[in-house]
Amino acid sequence: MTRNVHTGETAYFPGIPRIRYEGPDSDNPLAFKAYDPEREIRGRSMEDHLRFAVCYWHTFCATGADPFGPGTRAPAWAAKPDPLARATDRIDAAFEFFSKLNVPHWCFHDFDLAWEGASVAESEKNLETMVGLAQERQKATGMKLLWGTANLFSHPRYMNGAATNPDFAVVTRAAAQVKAALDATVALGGENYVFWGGREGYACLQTTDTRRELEHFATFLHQARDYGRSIGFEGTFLIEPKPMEPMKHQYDFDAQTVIGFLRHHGLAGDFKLNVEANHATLAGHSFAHDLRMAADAGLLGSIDANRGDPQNGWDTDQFPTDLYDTVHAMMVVLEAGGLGGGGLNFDAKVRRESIDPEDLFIAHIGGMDAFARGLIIADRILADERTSALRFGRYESFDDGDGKRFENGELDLPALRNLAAENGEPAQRSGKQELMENLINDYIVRGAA
Ligand code: XUL
Ligand code: CO
Repeated sequence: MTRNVHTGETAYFPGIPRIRYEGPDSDNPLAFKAYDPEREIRGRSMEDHLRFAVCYWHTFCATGADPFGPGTRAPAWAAKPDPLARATDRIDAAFEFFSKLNVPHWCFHDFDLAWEGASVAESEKNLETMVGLAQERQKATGMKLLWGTANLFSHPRYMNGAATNPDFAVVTRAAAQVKAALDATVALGGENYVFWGGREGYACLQTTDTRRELEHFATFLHQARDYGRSIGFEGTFLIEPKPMEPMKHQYDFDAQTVIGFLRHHGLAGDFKLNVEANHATLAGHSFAHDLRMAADAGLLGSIDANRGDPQNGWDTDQFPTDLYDTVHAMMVVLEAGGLGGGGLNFDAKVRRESIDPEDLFIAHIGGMDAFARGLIIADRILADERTSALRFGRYESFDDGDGKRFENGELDLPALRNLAAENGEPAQRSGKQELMENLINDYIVRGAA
């Protein structure tokens, strides 16, 4: 963190202290009420369960611009006209923010950290320069990289897609960027590498050879995987599902679509899913649904933590504050045995109207507390034996006897028919949905203290 040698004050977020846990009764907006990094749950610290990350793009690159008007914030780190000077100010601001927030991880796109040059070689050089600066700052602060990625959607050349572009020349540009972003991720010790298929999809079905594009996508991912492994990347490759926006349809539509794609193309051994809350809701699912689908497949890799707005269908990327959502999410994560090398990355942005530097802290504190509360409450709900009875008890007819034989594939269709004829009409059993929902509410209301 850059400090003024005379005053000891920090450069970009003066007046903001290091954020500490003060407990549920604190009314200090710049303190954690629930996130106590050292508190143990199931024998592991909260920090280790949640593995929070701050994203570079929304927090240090976005200015509040929307399709109807320009940015509302002009942060000090974005003022200088020279791109290297600006990128250096930005990285200083970022690491000052990370340290003050007391968050262990960060995430970036290639051209959040660096800037695109006039040629492939120039862009590579820009990124290498910034990776060098990031290495120094990681060393000084102990920060770790949760994941790196390449921005394959902003530049106009990607308007028809990147790996799935109908023009091979564009596919090669995407490959060059992914190669450099993988090099950067490895150099920074990144634990994961993300592919969000920003424009991998179509706007017009009638002008798109979807069969060929999907084949190209798989080939591209195989090559990226092979290159990553060849340079010593031992982490997980992640696909981040999203159904639409910017394209009318994106190939990585939702968790189940991506699971099928990965398995079909023999990629499931190296790739997992990065499930984003607002993407799941855009697909018409709940956040917990996509998490559960990924976890059931053994492919839950990491999470982009945010939320949409229930009253509209956009990808609003709001900070997660809804306890009902975080409790449900953490129930899935705990049941899955945790996130492993993944984490909870705040792919979230403060509102256009939130223009004070402290709003960036307040937003992250709220998100961290929401997931900390979700973790504590989910743990208690799962420890209540009624929870597993309500879910797993419904399947007890498969635990032994003919039900077990069916599960083992030992009963053919005529045998099943004969059992139906012998046993007559099955006795109906209540699904008990309301009982389950009330139990969850009871735990939420009891709180996270
Ligand atoms: C876009 C989105 C991206 C990815 C990284 O909706 O979520 O920021 O997380 O490319
Ligand atoms: Co995301």
